[in-house]
Amino acid sequence: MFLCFALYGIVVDERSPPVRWSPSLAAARRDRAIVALESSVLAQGLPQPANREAHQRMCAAARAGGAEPGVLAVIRGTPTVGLHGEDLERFLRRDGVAKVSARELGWAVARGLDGATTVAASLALCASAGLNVFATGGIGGVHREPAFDESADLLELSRTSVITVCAGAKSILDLPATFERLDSHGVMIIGFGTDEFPGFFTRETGLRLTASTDDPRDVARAFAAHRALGRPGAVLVVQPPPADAALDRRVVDAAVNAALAEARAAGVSGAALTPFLLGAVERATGGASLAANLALLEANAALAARIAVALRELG
Ligand code: PSU
Ligand code: MN
Repeated sequence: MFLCFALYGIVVDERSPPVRWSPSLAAARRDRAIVALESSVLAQGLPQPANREAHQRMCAAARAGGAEPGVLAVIRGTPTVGLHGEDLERFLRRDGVAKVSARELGWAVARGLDGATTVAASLALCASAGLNVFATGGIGGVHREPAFDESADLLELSRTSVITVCAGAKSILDLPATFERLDSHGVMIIGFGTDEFPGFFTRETGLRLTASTDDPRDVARAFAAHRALGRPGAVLVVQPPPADAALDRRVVDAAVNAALAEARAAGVSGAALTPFLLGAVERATGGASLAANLALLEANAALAARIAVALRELG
């Protein structure tokens, strides 16, 4: 019986390769907090060269906050913490890099692909690598159309115990529906410096939160309690986009409506929909949404670093 399990264990280990740590991240984790970052925002979500700027600003913000940034990606089939050098360049050039969500992870590994991980896939890698704090721009959620297009981010948030720092869910989505789904899934949401669920490009949505703080230690303590209770899901920390970069709700609404009409006319669906809508909103706002996206990514990485440091101090 024991042998059976032992053999089974070996087989499972061989077939599901553990997440690899780049040498610099492996060294950093010994004495510093780590903030995990996703790579789909770099390879699909943002245009070039803004994706390079986003990478630089997020990494600098995490370091200034006392943590080491670790970009998650599947690099030529290897799930990795730490995307650097020539590998990073390939992702920034989006040279044959696939968008990898939770469902594609195993396939990307088996086929030796370069895969840029979405929030859903990044959460899965965080769990395998033992990473507790992750920063992104805005999570995916329930799309306004077509019906039944609901990001895998929501389900993974419901079953992956990782602190996820974001500016709410992306403005292109049905935000009230997304907010309700997070509630149904039991995802703890903590407003940081707000008691409202932010709308990614906008600071307000009118969706009221039940928990808010402006102390990273509160987040760390809530996460520790959540874990101790055996809760399976994420702790979603939401902070509004920086005031000087945030957009007006009416401007965003008009831009999103124009973007949805464009997507409908072009027949865009599936994984291509989110990047398409983000691009269309950027055109409709004359680039203002791009500036907001960069600013909020940076702010989220900075906050994630403070939380990661607080969590480490909690022991
Ligand atoms: N945050 C951003 N820009 C992005 C994304 C997040 O500021 O492009 C990405 C994330 O990787 C997220 C994905 O998981 O968009 C959602 O895609 P979909 O709706 O296809 O699940
Ligand atoms: Mn989708």
